[in-house]
Amino acid sequence: MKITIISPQFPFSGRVPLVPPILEYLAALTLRADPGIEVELIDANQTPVEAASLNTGLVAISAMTATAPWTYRFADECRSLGLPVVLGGIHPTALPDEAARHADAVVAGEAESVWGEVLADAGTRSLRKLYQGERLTLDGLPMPVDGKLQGNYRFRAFFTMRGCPYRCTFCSVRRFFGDTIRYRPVAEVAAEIEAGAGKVWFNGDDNIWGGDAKRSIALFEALAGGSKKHWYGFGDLQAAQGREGERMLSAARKSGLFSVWVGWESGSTDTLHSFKAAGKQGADRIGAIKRMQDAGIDVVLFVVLGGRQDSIDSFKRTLELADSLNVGIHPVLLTPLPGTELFEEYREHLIPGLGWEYFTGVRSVFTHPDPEMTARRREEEYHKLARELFRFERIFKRISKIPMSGFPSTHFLSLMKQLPMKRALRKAYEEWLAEE
Ligand code: B12
Ligand code: SF4
Repeated sequence: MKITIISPQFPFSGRVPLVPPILEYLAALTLRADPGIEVELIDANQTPVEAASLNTGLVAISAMTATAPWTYRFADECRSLGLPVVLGGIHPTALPDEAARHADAVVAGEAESVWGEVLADAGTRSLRKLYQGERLTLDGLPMPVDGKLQGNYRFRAFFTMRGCPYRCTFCSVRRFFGDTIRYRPVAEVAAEIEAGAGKVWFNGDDNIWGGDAKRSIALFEALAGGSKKHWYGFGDLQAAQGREGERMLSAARKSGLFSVWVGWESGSTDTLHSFKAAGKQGADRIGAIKRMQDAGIDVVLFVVLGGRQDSIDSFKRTLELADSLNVGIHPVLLTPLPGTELFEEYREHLIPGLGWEYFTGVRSVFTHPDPEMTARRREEEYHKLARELFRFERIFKRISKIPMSGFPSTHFLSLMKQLPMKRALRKAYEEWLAEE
Protein backbone atom coordinates (compact mmCIF):
# COMPACT_ATOMS: atom_id res chain seq x y z
CA MET A 1 0.00 0.00 0.00
CA LYS A 2 1.06 3.60 -0.59
CA ILE A 3 0.07 6.47 1.71
CA THR A 4 0.33 10.20 0.95
CA ILE A 5 0.57 12.45 4.01
CA ILE A 6 -0.21 16.11 3.39
CA SER A 7 0.31 19.33 5.32
CA PRO A 8 -2.38 21.74 4.03
CA GLN A 9 -2.06 25.24 2.62
CA PHE A 10 -2.08 28.09 5.13
CA PRO A 11 -4.71 30.78 4.58
CA PHE A 12 -2.12 33.50 5.20
CA SER A 13 1.69 33.57 5.21
CA GLY A 14 2.07 30.87 2.56
CA ARG A 15 5.41 29.09 2.70
CA VAL A 16 7.12 29.01 6.09
CA PRO A 17 10.74 27.95 6.59
CA LEU A 18 9.89 25.17 9.10
CA VAL A 19 9.69 21.51 8.12
CA PRO A 20 6.05 20.55 8.96
CA PRO A 21 6.72 18.24 11.94
CA ILE A 22 3.68 16.02 11.48
CA LEU A 23 4.78 14.84 8.03
CA GLU A 24 8.07 13.26 9.04
CA TYR A 25 6.66 12.03 12.35
CA LEU A 26 3.54 10.35 10.91
CA ALA A 27 5.82 8.80 8.28
CA ALA A 28 7.87 7.30 11.14
CA LEU A 29 4.76 5.97 12.90
CA THR A 30 3.62 4.46 9.58
CA LEU A 31 6.90 2.68 8.91
CA ARG A 32 7.02 1.43 12.47
CA ALA A 33 3.52 -0.05 12.07
CA ASP A 34 4.30 -1.56 8.66
CA PRO A 35 7.75 -1.14 7.06
CA GLY A 36 6.31 -2.37 3.77
CA ILE A 37 4.16 0.73 3.23
CA GLU A 38 5.37 3.29 0.68
CA VAL A 39 5.19 6.81 2.14
CA GLU A 40 4.90 10.07 0.20
CA LEU A 41 5.07 13.44 2.01
CA ILE A 42 3.70 16.71 0.62
CA ASP A 43 3.77 20.21 2.09
CA ALA A 44 1.08 22.01 0.07
CA ASN A 45 2.70 25.36 0.87
CA GLN A 46 5.87 24.31 -0.98
CA THR A 47 4.62 21.90 -3.64
CA PRO A 48 1.42 22.48 -5.60
CA VAL A 49 -0.77 19.42 -5.17
CA GLU A 50 -3.82 18.24 -7.11
CA ALA A 51 -6.07 15.39 -6.09
CA ALA A 52 -6.23 14.12 -9.68
CA SER A 53 -2.46 13.68 -9.85
CA LEU A 54 -2.19 11.56 -6.70
CA ASN A 55 -1.42 7.93 -7.24
CA THR A 56 -1.93 6.52 -3.78
CA GLY A 57 -3.98 4.14 -1.63
CA LEU A 58 -4.66 6.49 1.28
CA VAL A 59 -4.53 10.26 1.78
CA ALA A 60 -3.83 11.48 5.32
CA ILE A 61 -4.14 15.20 6.16
CA SER A 62 -3.37 17.06 9.40
CA ALA A 63 -5.55 20.12 10.00
CA MET A 64 -5.61 23.05 12.39
CA THR A 65 -8.65 25.33 12.42
CA ALA A 66 -7.30 27.87 9.92
CA THR A 67 -6.39 25.14 7.43
CA ALA A 68 -9.65 23.18 7.80
CA PRO A 69 -11.42 24.73 4.75
CA TRP A 70 -8.52 23.91 2.39
CA THR A 71 -8.33 20.42 3.93
CA TYR A 72 -12.05 19.75 3.49
CA ARG A 73 -12.06 20.97 -0.12
CA PHE A 74 -9.07 18.82 -0.98
CA ALA A 75 -10.45 15.79 0.91
CA ASP A 76 -13.78 16.11 -0.94
CA GLU A 77 -11.95 16.11 -4.30
CA CYS A 78 -9.90 13.06 -3.34
CA ARG A 79 -12.96 11.16 -2.24
CA SER A 80 -14.85 12.05 -5.42
CA LEU A 81 -11.96 10.35 -7.27
CA GLY A 82 -12.27 7.26 -5.09
CA LEU A 83 -9.24 7.95 -2.85
CA PRO A 84 -9.91 7.22 0.82
CA VAL A 85 -9.07 10.09 3.20
CA VAL A 86 -8.16 10.12 6.89
CA LEU A 87 -8.11 13.41 8.78
CA GLY A 88 -6.40 14.14 12.09
CA GLY A 89 -4.93 16.95 14.18
CA ILE A 90 -6.20 19.65 16.48
CA HIS A 91 -9.27 20.76 14.47
CA PRO A 92 -10.70 17.32 13.58
CA THR A 93 -10.22 16.45 17.26
CA ALA A 94 -12.19 19.51 18.39
CA LEU A 95 -14.94 18.94 15.79
CA PRO A 96 -14.86 15.24 14.76
CA ASP A 97 -18.42 15.25 13.36
CA GLU A 98 -17.66 18.18 11.07
CA ALA A 99 -14.40 16.54 9.89
CA ALA A 100 -16.14 13.19 9.37
CA ARG A 101 -18.36 14.77 6.68
CA HIS A 102 -15.21 15.12 4.55
CA ALA A 103 -13.37 11.92 5.44
CA ASP A 104 -13.53 8.16 5.44
CA ALA A 105 -11.96 8.18 8.90
CA VAL A 106 -11.12 10.75 11.56
CA VAL A 107 -8.40 10.23 14.14
CA ALA A 108 -9.29 12.25 17.23
CA GLY A 109 -6.47 12.90 19.69
CA GLU A 110 -2.97 11.49 19.54
CA ALA A 111 -2.14 9.03 16.77
CA GLU A 112 0.25 6.59 18.49
CA SER A 113 -2.35 4.24 20.01
CA VAL A 114 -4.51 3.87 16.88
CA TRP A 115 -2.43 4.56 13.76
CA GLY A 116 -1.44 0.91 13.23
CA GLU A 117 -5.10 -0.09 13.34
CA VAL A 118 -6.08 2.70 10.88
CA LEU A 119 -3.45 1.51 8.39
CA ALA A 120 -4.52 -2.12 8.74
CA ASP A 121 -8.19 -1.17 8.22
CA ALA A 122 -7.28 0.97 5.20
CA GLY A 123 -5.46 -2.06 3.74
CA THR A 124 -8.62 -4.18 4.04
CA ARG A 125 -10.94 -1.30 3.00
CA SER A 126 -12.71 -1.44 6.32
CA LEU A 127 -11.99 2.00 7.80
CA ARG A 128 -14.19 3.06 10.70
CA LYS A 129 -15.53 6.62 10.80
CA LEU A 130 -13.80 7.52 14.12
CA TYR A 131 -10.66 6.36 15.91
CA GLN A 132 -10.11 7.82 19.37
CA GLY A 133 -6.41 8.09 20.26
CA GLU A 134 -5.34 7.61 23.87
CA ARG A 135 -2.70 9.57 25.74
CA LEU A 136 0.21 7.15 26.17
CA THR A 137 3.59 7.68 27.83
CA LEU A 138 6.16 9.21 25.49
CA ASP A 139 8.88 6.59 25.83
CA GLY A 140 10.34 5.13 22.66
CA LEU A 141 8.68 7.42 20.09
CA PRO A 142 10.10 6.80 16.61
CA MET A 143 12.53 9.32 15.11
CA PRO A 144 11.01 11.49 12.36
CA VAL A 145 11.86 10.17 8.89
CA ASP A 146 14.40 12.46 7.31
CA GLY A 147 14.94 12.94 3.58
CA LYS A 148 11.51 12.11 2.15
CA LEU A 149 10.24 15.69 2.03
CA GLN A 150 11.15 18.09 -0.77
CA GLY A 151 11.20 21.79 0.01
CA ASN A 152 13.11 24.88 0.92
CA TYR A 153 13.34 24.87 4.74
CA ARG A 154 15.60 26.57 7.27
CA PHE A 155 14.38 25.10 10.57
CA ARG A 156 13.45 21.66 11.88
CA ALA A 157 11.35 20.95 14.97
CA PHE A 158 11.82 18.78 18.04
CA PHE A 159 9.42 17.97 20.87
CA THR A 160 10.26 16.90 24.40
CA MET A 161 6.88 16.82 26.19
CA ARG A 162 3.09 17.03 25.83
CA GLY A 163 0.44 18.52 28.12
CA CYS A 164 0.14 21.77 30.05
CA PRO A 165 -1.02 22.44 33.62
CA TYR A 166 -2.13 26.05 32.93
CA ARG A 167 -5.69 26.86 31.87
CA CYS A 168 -5.59 29.78 29.41
CA THR A 169 -9.15 30.06 28.08
CA PHE A 170 -8.07 30.75 24.47
CA CYS A 171 -5.77 27.73 24.17
CA SER A 172 -6.54 24.52 22.25
CA VAL A 173 -3.61 22.42 23.36
CA ARG A 174 -4.35 21.78 27.02
CA ARG A 175 -7.60 20.00 26.26
CA PHE A 176 -5.93 18.11 23.44
CA PHE A 177 -2.83 16.86 25.28
CA GLY A 178 -4.19 17.00 28.85
CA ASP A 179 -3.25 19.03 31.90
CA THR A 180 -0.48 16.75 33.16
CA ILE A 181 2.91 17.04 31.50
CA ARG A 182 4.26 13.83 29.95
CA TYR A 183 7.99 14.01 29.25
CA ARG A 184 10.07 12.20 26.66
CA PRO A 185 13.25 10.60 27.98
CA VAL A 186 16.08 13.16 27.75
CA ALA A 187 18.48 10.72 26.08
CA GLU A 188 15.95 9.97 23.30
CA VAL A 189 15.45 13.68 22.57
CA ALA A 190 19.19 14.35 22.50
CA ALA A 191 19.80 11.36 20.19
CA GLU A 192 17.05 12.51 17.82
CA ILE A 193 18.50 16.00 17.47
CA GLU A 194 21.99 14.60 17.02
CA ALA A 195 20.78 12.28 14.25
CA GLY A 196 18.64 14.88 12.42
CA ALA A 197 19.92 17.12 9.66
CA GLY A 198 19.92 20.86 10.30
CA LYS A 199 21.69 23.34 12.53
CA VAL A 200 18.76 25.49 13.68
CA TRP A 201 15.86 23.89 15.50
CA PHE A 202 12.45 24.94 16.70
CA ASN A 203 11.22 23.39 19.95
CA GLY A 204 7.43 22.97 19.57
CA ASP A 205 6.80 22.21 23.25
CA ASP A 206 4.18 24.47 24.80
CA ASN A 207 6.73 25.44 27.43
CA ILE A 208 10.43 24.76 26.92
CA TRP A 209 11.01 25.04 30.69
CA GLY A 210 8.43 22.32 31.40
CA GLY A 211 7.21 22.22 34.97
CA ASP A 212 10.43 20.91 36.41
CA ALA A 213 13.62 22.99 36.38
CA LYS A 214 15.85 20.01 37.25
CA ARG A 215 14.58 18.07 34.24
CA SER A 216 15.04 21.13 32.01
CA ILE A 217 18.62 21.54 33.17
CA ALA A 218 19.31 17.83 32.51
CA LEU A 219 17.84 18.23 29.00
CA PHE A 220 19.85 21.37 28.26
CA GLU A 221 23.06 19.75 29.48
CA ALA A 222 22.41 16.73 27.25
CA LEU A 223 21.86 19.04 24.26
CA ALA A 224 25.02 20.99 25.07
CA GLY A 225 26.95 17.70 25.09
CA GLY A 226 26.11 17.06 21.41
CA SER A 227 27.42 18.80 18.32
CA LYS A 228 26.73 22.53 18.32
CA LYS A 229 23.10 23.38 17.47
CA HIS A 230 20.94 26.49 17.87
CA TRP A 231 17.30 26.45 18.86
CA TYR A 232 14.29 28.54 19.92
CA GLY A 233 10.84 27.83 21.39
CA PHE A 234 7.94 28.89 23.63
CA GLY A 235 8.51 29.44 27.36
CA ASP A 236 6.60 30.86 30.33
CA LEU A 237 7.87 33.68 32.56
CA GLN A 238 7.30 31.83 35.81
CA ALA A 239 10.26 29.44 35.44
CA ALA A 240 12.87 32.19 35.11
CA GLN A 241 11.72 33.60 38.47
CA GLY A 242 12.13 30.30 40.32
CA ARG A 243 15.04 29.36 42.60
CA GLU A 244 16.77 27.47 39.79
CA GLY A 245 15.95 30.23 37.27
CA GLU A 246 19.43 31.58 36.62
CA ARG A 247 21.09 28.16 36.49
CA MET A 248 18.41 26.97 34.08
CA LEU A 249 18.79 30.00 31.78
CA SER A 250 22.54 29.62 31.71
CA ALA A 251 22.25 25.89 30.85
CA ALA A 252 19.68 26.72 28.16
CA ARG A 253 21.93 29.33 26.57
CA LYS A 254 24.90 26.94 26.61
CA SER A 255 22.75 24.34 24.84
CA GLY A 256 22.14 26.78 21.97
CA LEU A 257 18.85 28.47 22.97
CA PHE A 258 18.87 31.89 21.30
CA SER A 259 15.27 33.09 21.50
CA VAL A 260 12.11 32.50 23.52
CA TRP A 261 8.53 33.28 22.51
CA VAL A 262 6.66 34.23 25.66
CA GLY A 263 2.87 34.40 26.11
CA TRP A 264 2.64 37.89 27.63
CA GLU A 265 -0.98 37.93 26.44
CA SER A 266 -2.01 41.34 27.79
CA GLY A 267 -0.74 44.43 29.56
CA SER A 268 -3.99 44.63 31.50
CA THR A 269 -4.16 42.57 34.69
CA ASP A 270 -7.95 42.30 34.37
CA THR A 271 -7.68 40.86 30.87
CA LEU A 272 -4.92 38.49 31.98
CA HIS A 273 -7.16 37.18 34.75
CA SER A 274 -10.15 36.90 32.45
CA PHE A 275 -8.01 34.65 30.19
CA LYS A 276 -6.93 32.65 33.29
CA ALA A 277 -3.41 33.31 32.05
CA ALA A 278 -1.93 35.00 35.12
CA GLY A 279 -0.54 31.79 36.70
CA LYS A 280 2.18 31.28 34.11
CA GLN A 281 3.44 34.86 34.46
CA GLY A 282 4.76 34.82 38.05
CA ALA A 283 4.95 37.91 40.27
CA ASP A 284 7.70 39.77 38.39
CA ARG A 285 7.33 39.31 34.66
CA ILE A 286 9.50 42.26 33.69
CA GLY A 287 12.27 40.91 35.94
CA ALA A 288 11.94 37.52 34.23
CA ILE A 289 12.39 39.09 30.78
CA LYS A 290 15.45 40.96 32.00
CA ARG A 291 16.96 37.72 33.34
CA MET A 292 16.50 35.98 30.00
CA GLN A 293 17.99 38.90 28.10
CA ASP A 294 20.96 39.07 30.49
CA ALA A 295 21.59 35.39 29.78
CA GLY A 296 21.95 36.28 26.08
CA ILE A 297 18.50 35.07 25.02
CA ASP A 298 16.30 37.21 22.77
CA VAL A 299 12.70 37.60 24.00
CA VAL A 300 9.61 37.87 21.78
CA LEU A 301 6.23 38.43 23.41
CA PHE A 302 2.92 37.13 22.08
CA VAL A 303 0.34 39.82 22.79
CA VAL A 304 -3.37 39.16 22.27
CA LEU A 305 -5.39 42.17 21.16
CA GLY A 306 -8.91 43.17 20.19
CA GLY A 307 -10.81 41.15 22.84
CA ARG A 308 -14.21 42.38 23.99
CA GLN A 309 -12.63 44.12 27.03
CA ASP A 310 -9.86 45.77 25.02
CA SER A 311 -9.83 49.33 23.75
CA ILE A 312 -8.09 51.03 20.83
CA ASP A 313 -5.47 52.21 23.31
CA SER A 314 -4.18 48.68 23.85
CA PHE A 315 -2.73 48.67 20.31
CA LYS A 316 -0.75 51.82 21.03
CA ARG A 317 0.44 50.55 24.42
CA THR A 318 1.79 47.41 22.75
CA LEU A 319 4.22 49.45 20.68
CA GLU A 320 5.37 51.28 23.81
CA LEU A 321 5.87 47.91 25.51
CA ALA A 322 8.11 46.67 22.68
CA ASP A 323 10.29 49.76 22.90
CA SER A 324 10.49 49.98 26.69
CA LEU A 325 11.45 46.31 27.22
CA ASN A 326 13.48 45.96 24.03
CA VAL A 327 11.54 42.85 23.07
CA GLY A 328 10.11 41.63 19.79
CA ILE A 329 6.34 41.42 19.75
CA HIS A 330 4.13 39.06 17.80
CA PRO A 331 0.64 40.62 17.91
CA VAL A 332 -2.38 38.33 17.54
CA LEU A 333 -6.05 39.31 17.27
CA LEU A 334 -7.94 37.32 19.90
CA THR A 335 -9.45 34.28 18.18
CA PRO A 336 -11.91 31.94 19.88
CA LEU A 337 -10.92 28.53 18.53
CA PRO A 338 -13.33 25.57 18.69
CA GLY A 339 -12.73 23.30 21.65
CA THR A 340 -11.62 26.16 23.93
CA GLU A 341 -13.36 27.80 26.87
CA LEU A 342 -13.14 31.13 25.04
CA PHE A 343 -15.12 29.70 22.12
CA GLU A 344 -18.03 28.95 24.46
CA GLU A 345 -17.76 32.40 26.04
CA TYR A 346 -17.68 34.22 22.66
CA ARG A 347 -20.01 31.92 20.70
CA GLU A 348 -22.94 34.35 20.80
CA HIS A 349 -20.72 37.21 19.57
CA LEU A 350 -19.19 35.45 16.55
CA ILE A 351 -19.77 37.28 13.27
CA PRO A 352 -22.09 35.01 11.25
CA GLY A 353 -20.93 33.59 7.93
CA LEU A 354 -17.16 33.61 8.50
CA GLY A 355 -15.42 30.37 7.53
CA TRP A 356 -12.60 28.81 9.58
CA GLU A 357 -10.07 30.39 7.21
CA TYR A 358 -10.72 33.63 9.13
CA PHE A 359 -9.59 32.02 12.41
CA THR A 360 -5.93 32.86 11.88
CA GLY A 361 -5.24 35.55 14.47
CA VAL A 362 -5.06 38.28 11.83
CA ARG A 363 -8.85 38.70 11.43
CA SER A 364 -11.62 39.94 13.74
CA VAL A 365 -14.18 37.18 14.05
CA PHE A 366 -16.53 38.55 16.72
CA THR A 367 -18.41 41.76 17.46
CA HIS A 368 -17.23 44.27 20.06
CA PRO A 369 -19.32 46.27 22.56
CA ASP A 370 -17.33 49.48 21.87
CA PRO A 371 -18.74 51.10 18.68
CA GLU A 372 -15.24 52.41 17.89
CA MET A 373 -13.87 48.84 17.79
CA THR A 374 -15.62 47.63 14.63
CA ALA A 375 -14.18 44.46 13.09
CA ARG A 376 -12.57 46.50 10.31
CA ARG A 377 -11.06 49.04 12.73
CA ARG A 378 -9.51 46.30 14.87
CA GLU A 379 -7.93 44.77 11.77
CA GLU A 380 -6.72 48.19 10.63
CA GLU A 381 -5.12 48.87 14.04
CA TYR A 382 -3.64 45.37 14.01
CA HIS A 383 -1.93 45.87 10.65
CA LYS A 384 -0.76 49.35 11.59
CA LEU A 385 0.85 47.91 14.72
CA ALA A 386 2.35 44.88 12.96
CA ARG A 387 3.88 47.06 10.24
CA GLU A 388 5.38 49.37 12.85
CA LEU A 389 6.74 46.47 14.95
CA PHE A 390 8.36 44.79 11.97
CA ARG A 391 9.91 47.91 10.41
CA PHE A 392 13.56 47.14 9.56
CA GLU A 393 14.70 50.16 11.56
CA ARG A 394 12.95 48.85 14.70
CA ILE A 395 14.18 45.27 14.18
CA PHE A 396 17.82 46.39 13.79
CA LYS A 397 17.63 48.77 16.72
CA ARG A 398 16.32 46.00 18.97
CA ILE A 399 18.88 43.48 17.80
CA SER A 400 21.68 45.96 18.40
CA LYS A 401 20.58 46.12 22.05
CA ILE A 402 20.75 42.35 22.70
CA PRO A 403 23.47 41.85 25.36
CA MET A 404 26.90 40.76 24.14
CA SER A 405 26.45 37.51 26.10
CA GLY A 406 24.36 36.40 23.11
CA PHE A 407 26.79 37.55 20.39
CA PRO A 408 26.92 36.62 17.54
CA SER A 409 24.40 33.76 17.22
CA THR A 410 21.49 35.36 19.10
CA HIS A 411 21.81 38.57 17.08
CA PHE A 412 22.07 36.88 13.70
CA LEU A 413 19.52 34.10 14.24
CA SER A 414 16.94 36.42 15.80
CA LEU A 415 17.11 38.51 12.67
CA MET A 416 16.73 35.42 10.48
CA LYS A 417 13.72 34.33 12.52
CA GLN A 418 11.96 37.68 12.14
CA LEU A 419 12.25 38.01 8.38
CA PRO A 420 9.72 35.25 7.51
CA MET A 421 7.35 36.70 10.10
CA LYS A 422 7.68 40.15 8.54
CA ARG A 423 7.00 38.63 5.10
CA ALA A 424 3.96 36.69 6.37
CA LEU A 425 2.40 39.74 8.02
CA ARG A 426 3.01 41.86 4.93
CA LYS A 427 1.26 39.23 2.80
CA ALA A 428 -1.67 39.18 5.26
CA TYR A 429 -1.83 43.00 5.06
CA GLU A 430 -1.80 43.04 1.26
CA GLU A 431 -4.55 40.44 1.09
CA TRP A 432 -6.58 42.41 3.62
CA LEU A 433 -6.17 45.63 1.60
CA ALA A 434 -7.16 43.85 -1.60
CA GLU A 435 -10.43 42.78 0.02
CA GLU A 436 -11.60 46.38 0.50
C1 B12 B 1 4.54 23.62 14.62
C2 B12 B 1 3.37 24.55 14.79
C3 B12 B 1 3.14 25.50 13.79
C4 B12 B 1 3.96 25.62 12.54
C5 B12 B 1 3.29 24.74 11.48
C6 B12 B 1 4.25 23.98 10.66
C7 B12 B 1 3.46 23.05 9.78
N1 B12 B 1 3.45 23.29 8.52
O1 B12 B 1 2.82 22.13 10.28
C8 B12 B 1 3.79 27.13 12.19
C9 B12 B 1 4.85 27.94 12.92
C10 B12 B 1 3.84 27.49 10.71
C11 B12 B 1 2.44 27.40 12.82
C12 B12 B 1 1.63 28.42 12.43
C13 B12 B 1 0.41 28.71 12.99
N2 B12 B 1 -0.12 28.08 14.08
CO1 B12 B 1 0.71 26.61 14.94
N3 B12 B 1 1.49 25.23 16.07
C14 B12 B 1 2.52 24.47 15.94
C15 B12 B 1 2.71 23.62 17.22
C16 B12 B 1 3.70 24.37 18.10
C17 B12 B 1 3.17 22.19 17.06
C18 B12 B 1 2.33 21.31 16.14
C19 B12 B 1 3.14 20.12 15.73
O2 B12 B 1 3.69 20.11 14.64
N4 B12 B 1 3.31 19.13 16.60
C20 B12 B 1 4.12 17.95 16.35
C21 B12 B 1 3.35 16.86 15.62
C22 B12 B 1 4.24 15.68 15.36
O3 B12 B 1 2.35 16.49 16.51
P1 B12 B 1 0.84 16.98 16.40
O4 B12 B 1 0.65 17.92 15.28
O5 B12 B 1 0.35 17.33 17.71
O6 B12 B 1 0.18 15.59 15.94
C23 B12 B 1 -0.20 14.59 16.83
C24 B12 B 1 -1.72 14.50 16.91
O7 B12 B 1 -2.30 15.79 16.80
C25 B12 B 1 -2.11 13.63 15.78
N5 B12 B 1 -2.23 14.20 14.44
C26 B12 B 1 -2.00 15.41 13.96
N6 B12 B 1 -2.27 15.49 12.66
C27 B12 B 1 -2.67 14.29 12.27
C28 B12 B 1 -3.07 13.82 11.03
C29 B12 B 1 -3.47 12.50 10.90
C30 B12 B 1 -3.89 12.01 9.58
C31 B12 B 1 -3.46 11.66 12.03
C32 B12 B 1 -3.85 10.27 11.93
C33 B12 B 1 -3.05 12.14 13.29
C34 B12 B 1 -2.67 13.45 13.40
O8 B12 B 1 -1.03 12.71 15.76
C35 B12 B 1 0.20 13.30 16.18
C36 B12 B 1 0.89 12.34 17.12
O9 B12 B 1 0.09 12.03 18.22
C37 B12 B 1 1.26 23.66 17.80
C38 B12 B 1 1.18 23.59 19.32
C39 B12 B 1 0.93 22.19 19.80
N7 B12 B 1 1.35 21.94 21.00
O10 B12 B 1 0.35 21.35 19.13
C40 B12 B 1 0.73 24.99 17.28
C41 B12 B 1 -0.73 25.10 16.87
C42 B12 B 1 -1.08 23.90 16.03
N8 B12 B 1 -0.74 26.29 16.03
C43 B12 B 1 -1.79 27.03 16.19
C44 B12 B 1 -2.07 28.26 15.52
C45 B12 B 1 -3.29 29.02 15.99
C46 B12 B 1 -1.25 28.71 14.48
C47 B12 B 1 -1.44 30.00 13.68
C48 B12 B 1 -2.85 30.28 13.22
C49 B12 B 1 -0.90 31.11 14.60
C50 B12 B 1 -0.73 32.47 14.03
N9 B12 B 1 -1.66 33.35 14.25
O11 B12 B 1 0.27 32.74 13.43
C51 B12 B 1 -0.48 29.80 12.48
C52 B12 B 1 -1.29 29.37 11.23
C53 B12 B 1 -0.52 29.20 10.01
C54 B12 B 1 -0.72 30.28 8.98
N10 B12 B 1 0.36 30.95 8.68
O12 B12 B 1 -1.77 30.46 8.46
C55 B12 B 1 -2.74 26.41 17.20
C56 B12 B 1 -3.87 25.71 16.47
C57 B12 B 1 -5.17 25.78 17.19
C58 B12 B 1 -6.28 25.39 16.29
N11 B12 B 1 -7.39 25.02 16.86
O13 B12 B 1 -6.17 25.43 15.10
C59 B12 B 1 -1.77 25.45 17.99
C60 B12 B 1 -2.42 24.22 18.59
C61 B12 B 1 -1.11 26.33 19.10
C62 B12 B 1 -2.02 26.76 20.22
N12 B12 B 1 -1.45 27.10 21.35
O14 B12 B 1 -3.22 26.85 20.18
N13 B12 B 1 2.19 26.48 13.82
S1 SF4 C 1 0.38 28.08 29.00
FE1 SF4 C 1 0.39 27.89 26.76
S2 SF4 C 1 -0.10 25.74 26.32
FE2 SF4 C 1 -0.61 26.11 28.46
S3 SF4 C 1 -2.80 26.59 28.48
FE3 SF4 C 1 -1.70 28.56 28.35
S4 SF4 C 1 -1.45 29.01 26.14
FE4 SF4 C 1 -2.03 26.83 26.37
